[in-house]
Amino acid sequence: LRKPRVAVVFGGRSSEHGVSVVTAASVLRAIDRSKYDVLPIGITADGRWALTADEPDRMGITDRKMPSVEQVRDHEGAVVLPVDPGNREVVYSEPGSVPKALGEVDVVFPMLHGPYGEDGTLQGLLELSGVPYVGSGVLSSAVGMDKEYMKRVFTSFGLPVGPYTVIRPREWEKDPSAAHARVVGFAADHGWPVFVKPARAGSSMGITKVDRVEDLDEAIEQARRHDPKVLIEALLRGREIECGVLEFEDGPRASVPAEIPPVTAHDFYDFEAKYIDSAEGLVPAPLTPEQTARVQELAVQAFDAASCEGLVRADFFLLDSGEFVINEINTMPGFTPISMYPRMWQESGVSYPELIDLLVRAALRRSTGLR
Ligand code: G1L
Repeated sequence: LRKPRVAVVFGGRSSEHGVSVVTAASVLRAIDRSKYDVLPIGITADGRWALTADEPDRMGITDRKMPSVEQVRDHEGAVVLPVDPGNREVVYSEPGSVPKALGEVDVVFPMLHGPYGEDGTLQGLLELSGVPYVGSGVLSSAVGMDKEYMKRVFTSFGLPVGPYTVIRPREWEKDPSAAHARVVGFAADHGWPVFVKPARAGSSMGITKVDRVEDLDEAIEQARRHDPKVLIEALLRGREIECGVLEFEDGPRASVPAEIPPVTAHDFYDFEAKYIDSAEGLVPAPLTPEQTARVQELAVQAFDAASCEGLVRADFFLLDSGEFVINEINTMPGFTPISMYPRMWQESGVSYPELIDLLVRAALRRSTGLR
């Protein structure tokens, strides 16, 4: 019996290309080679797909520089898949070769950050190609990428979210002063500062904490450079608590939660910690058994509300009032062995290699199409 072939797809056009390469190296090291054949597929920073060397040792940080797909790309006989979300010509000129190229793999482990990676577009391509993949599908991935719809979904399922307002592209283009006035009203209700964020962005780019009205428009313009839709959020005072959800054969279960301590001015993060979703969190979070049970319940509810598959990391604020508010979910959380999600499962009795195995098995149980 042939072993299932797992394609690990990583790199890509994102500003976090290097993070993806480092993370893929961890997965390549930990995945059980006695159970799976592994096919590493890198996407270069300019969007070309290529088979890469199966050599995780060449995919690490050297001299404080993040690695790239280019440095592990197999030049001899490189298979460049004509799949490039940023280049219509390539996508539309040879669509038939997409399923052909990917038809030889049994499951894809997608490890791409931001637009064209975790926003549901790659997942859609894999659906069209008929290839099962690890993690959430098209809708959940898109919901996980859009902070407005994420809040709308949570609210409609009765999950508590913090105060927010949205500035839509046309609204700002037609009448910025009206939008400005609405945000000023929002700040009058909820207080300064407010956080101004691109509604859809993988990382923390384009986010500004705005303390005074004079700085508001510049912050909105800044966020709009990343996404024409902008989200305004109130500052929530409280503790930052995270919880992992993992899909087992009998359904999703929550991990022990973690706490992210507040960042102090003189905090020092080393290069790796800064770029690889830091090891700064406390696992398990110092919570009462009741608080732990509550946040775990909310995390599984968030997983179900967004119809997630495989895994999700749910991030909360524990308010001074004792209530939990959900901040966001991440369908593709930091995923090196020192990242919060794998650490929370490690502490819950699921090792990093077991975690990878459970995710691949969940993907193999599903077929493509409606599920
Ligand atoms: F496939 C999983 F398991 F769903 C998955 C995929 C990707 C989990 C976590 C990630 N994370 C990443 O790819 C990244 C953090 C390197 C960039 Cl989003």
